[in-house]
Amino acid sequence: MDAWVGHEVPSLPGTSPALRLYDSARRGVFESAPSGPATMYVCGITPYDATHLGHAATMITFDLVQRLWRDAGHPVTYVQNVTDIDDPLLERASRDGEDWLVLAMRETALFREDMEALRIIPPAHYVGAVESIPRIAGHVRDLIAAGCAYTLEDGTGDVYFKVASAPDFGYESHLSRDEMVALSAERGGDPERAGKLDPLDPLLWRGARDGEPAWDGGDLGPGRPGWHIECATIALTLLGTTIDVQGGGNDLLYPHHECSAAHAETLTGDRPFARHFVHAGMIGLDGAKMSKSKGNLVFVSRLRGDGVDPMAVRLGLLAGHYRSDREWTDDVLKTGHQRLARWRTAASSASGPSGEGFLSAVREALADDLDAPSALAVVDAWSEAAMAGAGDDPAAPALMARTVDALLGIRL
Ligand code: 5CA
Ligand code: ZN
Repeated sequence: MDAWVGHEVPSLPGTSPALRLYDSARRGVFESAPSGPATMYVCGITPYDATHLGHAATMITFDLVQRLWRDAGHPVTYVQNVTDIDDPLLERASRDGEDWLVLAMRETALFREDMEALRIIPPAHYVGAVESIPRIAGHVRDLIAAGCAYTLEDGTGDVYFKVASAPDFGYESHLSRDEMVALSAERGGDPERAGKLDPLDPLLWRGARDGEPAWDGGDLGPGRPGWHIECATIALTLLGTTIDVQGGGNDLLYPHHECSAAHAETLTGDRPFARHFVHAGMIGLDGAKMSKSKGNLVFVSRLRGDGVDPMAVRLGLLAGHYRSDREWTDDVLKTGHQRLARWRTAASSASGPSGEGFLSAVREALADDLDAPSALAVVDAWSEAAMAGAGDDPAAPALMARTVDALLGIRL
């Protein structure tokens, strides 16, 4: 499907140092130094409701990864999916008496508008689950043929992956078995289901049910894909094995990313699936994770409708470190607005302190596991100095504006 329209990214003198990123599997910060083009797969929306600030924060996080790689001289191939068929989408459509396809198309269109307004560089490939079904079904058949998947014997046609066939299962999330069972139950899995070989085995293919859409699965029979195999297939198809970054919010670490990686590694024999498994913290509201199921949401489109500058939203989300779970409050937005106004005033100064030192300090902060709060502090300090009349570099204000545009996605 089509992605959204991107904005031009200004070029800067020099290059960023190599990006260092936290990897959930190795539990530490390691250099991400792609050889050749950098490859990144990020888990996108399930389009049954509008884009909220949690989605926006995660998309901004991986937008910074892409910006830093590009600034370090790496061409980037970025893929993002849309889970345009899954239980939550069908449940919402049926609750509201709406066609699931119309709901998915409408919310995906709104997401594109929100991403454009937030100046997120679009992915090279924006791919729906539905358009990927023939390939996903092929992978499920391959897993059955390899003895790594099985069909339940209850007549449903449901196919499960054998976690026992992935010897390192759990290497990414480092959870105990009890924790995995509990999280599976919370996050779309079915550990209690009778007939599975292991409660942790995830669904690969759901046989057709009355009243649900279904697609031809060849030997699998009609049905629809499971969630984790969707992302594994889209990533493998467009990026090949051993990608540089597999990304998403930290709510996806288990079971989604653990299972996607296990599927991909079992299919290809290459491990790890990703050199870095990168997880963004959860944005919360009123003390709870912002989530469609809880309904405690602030929508990007609502803020835009209220005339809020998307750049102030972006600055609000960048003010906390991407890995920390953090709250969205009115104050966060207010600070974003104030910062944006100060930066705009400073960028229109006739001169300022040297732009070169400023640029390398911003690059250094971001290359250090995307330390956006420190990068913002560097820009704040430069702006205060420029507004106080310090420094006499007439080229500095323009370089400052280009820097925050190219590296932070903030258009002044
Ligand atoms: N379609 C699946 C991924 S394949 C999905 O999780 N969809 S989603 O709509 O629930 O979330 C889209 C992206 O936003 C995911 O990367 C998810 O981890 C992230 N996300 C969801 N809620 C939040 C939140 N409150 N804060 C930060 N990121 C979030
Ligand atoms: Zn995913």
